Amino acid sequence: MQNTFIDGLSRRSFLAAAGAVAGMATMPAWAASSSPVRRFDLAAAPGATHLIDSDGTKTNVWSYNGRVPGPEIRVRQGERLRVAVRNGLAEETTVHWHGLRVPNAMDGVPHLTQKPIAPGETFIYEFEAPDAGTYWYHPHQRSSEQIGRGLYGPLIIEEPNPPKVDRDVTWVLDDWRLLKTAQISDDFGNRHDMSHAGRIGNTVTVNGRITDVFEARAGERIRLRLINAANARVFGLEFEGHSP
Ligand SMILES: [Cu+2]
Repeated sequence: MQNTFIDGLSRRSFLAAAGAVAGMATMPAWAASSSPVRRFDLAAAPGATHLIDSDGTKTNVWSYNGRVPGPEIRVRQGERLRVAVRNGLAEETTVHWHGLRVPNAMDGVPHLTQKPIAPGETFIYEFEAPDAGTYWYHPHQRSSEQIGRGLYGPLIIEEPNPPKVDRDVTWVLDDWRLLKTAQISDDFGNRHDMSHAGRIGNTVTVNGRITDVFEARAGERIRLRLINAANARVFGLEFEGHSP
């Protein structure tokens, strides 16, 4: 088919087309684009948050912008993101854009696609959002501990014509291994977990909180986006009396 196509072109227009492709290849992918740029700032740092209840003891976490989950990044399909990630942790980090087709240098894999972001440093990620969907961002540096301490957030890419709904809701699910003091158990990467397919926690949260009730109006049409940020837990959700 390809040959037929080339045969159908005059030699001159074929060369012009080939030249245009070669010219683009010398530029980074985003430089060739005219999509609008959306800017975001993420600061990874230690903090404390109420996982259990709003009056109780705060849990010491590592988080983006002081929140668990980190701020929702929401763009339209085809837009360019420029995300400045500041590392306020005492150790190196990176950000990986889970599920997104990004240029290799933006993929956040330390020592492979980038130098890890040192404490106190900022790294600018820039890429286009080629596909609509529900994604999330998280470190790719010592991931099990950095994610396990709360570093993750939702990344929503809206399609041009989304389904008609009354509400678009994101649930980021996680399970934490908490001590009686409400603090995170330090035993990351222990041999038992490693040999049993991961770290299962004892406290499940939805959007960083133990949730009792999610209110919905009768007949309401909800688009529910689910993100599993847990290290090893598989969630089997039941919607009693509803038809998801
Ligand atoms: Cu991931």
